[in-house]
Amino acid sequence: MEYIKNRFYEKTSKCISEYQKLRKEHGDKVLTEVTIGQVLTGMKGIPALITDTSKLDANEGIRFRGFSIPELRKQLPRLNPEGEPLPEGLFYLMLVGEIPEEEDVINISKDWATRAHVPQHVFDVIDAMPKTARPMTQFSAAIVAMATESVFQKAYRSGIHKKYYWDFMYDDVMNLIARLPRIAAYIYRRVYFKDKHIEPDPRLDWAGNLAHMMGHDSDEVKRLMRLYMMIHADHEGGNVSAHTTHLVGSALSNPYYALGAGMLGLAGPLHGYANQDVINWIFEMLEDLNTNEPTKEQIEGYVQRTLQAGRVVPGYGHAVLRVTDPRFTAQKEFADKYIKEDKLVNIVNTLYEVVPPILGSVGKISNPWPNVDAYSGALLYHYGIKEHPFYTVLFGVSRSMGVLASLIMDRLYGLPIERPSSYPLEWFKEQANTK
Ligand code: CMX
Repeated sequence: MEYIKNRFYEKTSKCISEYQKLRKEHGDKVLTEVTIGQVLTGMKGIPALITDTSKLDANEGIRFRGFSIPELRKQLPRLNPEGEPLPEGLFYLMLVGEIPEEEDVINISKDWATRAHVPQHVFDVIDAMPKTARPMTQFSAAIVAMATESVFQKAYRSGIHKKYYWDFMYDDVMNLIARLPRIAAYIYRRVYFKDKHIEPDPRLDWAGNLAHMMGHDSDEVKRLMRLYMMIHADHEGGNVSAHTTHLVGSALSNPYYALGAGMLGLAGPLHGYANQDVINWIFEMLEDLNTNEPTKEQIEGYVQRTLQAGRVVPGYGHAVLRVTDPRFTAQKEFADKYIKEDKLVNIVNTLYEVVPPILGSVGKISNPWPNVDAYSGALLYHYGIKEHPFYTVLFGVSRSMGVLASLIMDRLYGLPIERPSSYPLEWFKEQANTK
């Protein structure tokens, strides 16, 4: 499918000269002031990164190349009119910058199917770990182990000119994304199904095949998996998984290293791990309250106790968003449409009524509204994917599409190594005291 690579180059290569012109002619232009507060609170709001694949608006949520999630759910190609769009279409959009034709999406599916072979030593690395190792530990180790396959690394060692880096990066990225469902499903079947593995079906689409290899072969799970893979794919460049992948890639580390590092960031409880923590926390609550159907008042009490214990309420709050996450809304709409009665989904819906006013009343919490993680676990659980310690791996498979599409662009632009400055606390104290 060489034409997709060619089309990407055709559409985006003009950005190389635009980037160079900006750098040369407008390098001195002041963008914004940086406050001590921004530095001390995680560099929030500092425009410090170039990311074309998506942009997050605090009051509207994510747009992928300008398209919102509701727009994409209508416009991206799907396998049947009732289904969800194929994530392959979103990848094409993020990479090329335009909505693909159905044929383009089918071709990416086929391309990924032909690239999906995972070398045996990667499975050996996974098998060498105890089954009790966290699924994200196994997943990141497998990704890094697969760096033996990096064509970018080999090309770099052979001395290729830097203007061709993106080309080798593209092949690595396509190979890597193609193989992640197999690796994820392997870990899932290893840990929870006594190593009874299921072979890929190359006729299936990328997300459908993941559901199939996990052993969840129904059309309903495949539909959910397509939605899940689409909405988790990207959240602009500053979040921990995207920024880490970009940062490690800036040292010209191969994409396997860069993504492996990004996945380790995703595994943190304030980021992607929150999606499994939501379910953990709900189960802890049910155990504490000794009921499967808690009342609104009981849930309120438990949320208050969580805050009093100095813990976060997982699935709520966001570093950038100041409204209900549209990824939460997309999942809620899916549940409202397809799920008639489910205790866990009901609890998640009640939490949506209960949590925001409580968090809002605390005073210091910038965003009391739910993020993507508040809903995803309940949907997976409803459809029989009950092994919540595994959920962040699914997040990681999806997130690879956005961060790796960006990595190809980083190399196309020829972005340099990233190297901001740091200062001792004393320096900031001095700055605070200068007029
Ligand atoms: N429950 C309790 N306290 C919360 C909270 C929540 N859901 N969200 C924020 N706070 C607290 C912070 O811990 C912080 O407390 P301190 O000042 O005592 O340190 C204070 O409110 C201010 O934080 P903030 O400016 O509102 O939020 P941050 O940008 O620092 O953090 C986030 C953002 C997402 C890490 C935070 O809201 C949080 O911990 N949420 C719960 C975990 C979660 O759902 N993470 C997933 C995010 C989405 C994703 O990446 O997948």
